Amino acid sequence: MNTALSSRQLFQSIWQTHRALKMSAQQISASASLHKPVETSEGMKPILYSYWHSSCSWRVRTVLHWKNIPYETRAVNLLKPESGQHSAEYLAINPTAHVPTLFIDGKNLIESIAILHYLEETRPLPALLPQDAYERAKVREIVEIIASGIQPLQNRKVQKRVEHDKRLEWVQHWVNSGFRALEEKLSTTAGKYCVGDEVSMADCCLLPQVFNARNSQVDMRQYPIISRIESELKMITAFIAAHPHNQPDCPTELSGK
Ligand SMILES: N[C@@H](CCC(=O)N[C@@H](CS)C(=O)NCC(=O)O)C(=O)O
Repeated sequence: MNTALSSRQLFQSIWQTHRALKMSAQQISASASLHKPVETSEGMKPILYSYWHSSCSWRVRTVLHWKNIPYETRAVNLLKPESGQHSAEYLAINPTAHVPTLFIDGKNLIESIAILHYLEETRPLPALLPQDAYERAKVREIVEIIASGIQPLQNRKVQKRVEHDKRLEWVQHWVNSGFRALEEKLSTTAGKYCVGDEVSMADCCLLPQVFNARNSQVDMRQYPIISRIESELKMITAFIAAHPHNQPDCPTELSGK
């Protein structure tokens, strides 16, 4: 047997070794780096840094599903802040230490409502804002009531500043105060959904907030319009796909329930 390699075989062997080393280096850095995007045949797949139970992440997940944007979830564990939201690597991409963050079109975006608007502007169909300026303002009013007036007050880091046995009462107080205003507002705007009969950004914010309210034992019988819209939204595929129990980081005992 001739064991000597021809110069062509030698070149091929060196080239293959070089390629294998390069590929494994890429794989290692992809798995080692929280921020490294995965390249697919369609380009860079968007990455959503998300926590299964986070209502702000749920807003963005819903819009990604609604607009048929495939994405990859990278779980940021809010219960393990040192390795998750407060890790140096995550803070480098989101200095607020909140979820969600969306890496899309080669850029990092933070703040769920800014992300919703970016997706609406760059991928307008199917739309989540009405054509009419006044109707759009109504959608934004509802978004604000939830995203500025309710969610921040029940956020984990705010609750931690409240005495432990007063936390439930604290959350219920702020959710009820926001929901009373919202119920009143919806009595003038709602059709099948929050504003008329088309799903909008307002609905993407509403369903996660109702989920949180129910988890905090808020009596939803006080809010018949919110509850009726909740029942409608719960049947829509994009909202189901974005539900906390359908996320890869959901604990197994709740997964798919
Ligand atoms: N305004 C931000 C709020 C984000 C936010 O508060 N996210 C929550 C989860 S829904 C969070 O990361 N909380 C972490 C904490 O409270 O420590 C947004 O809309 O994205």
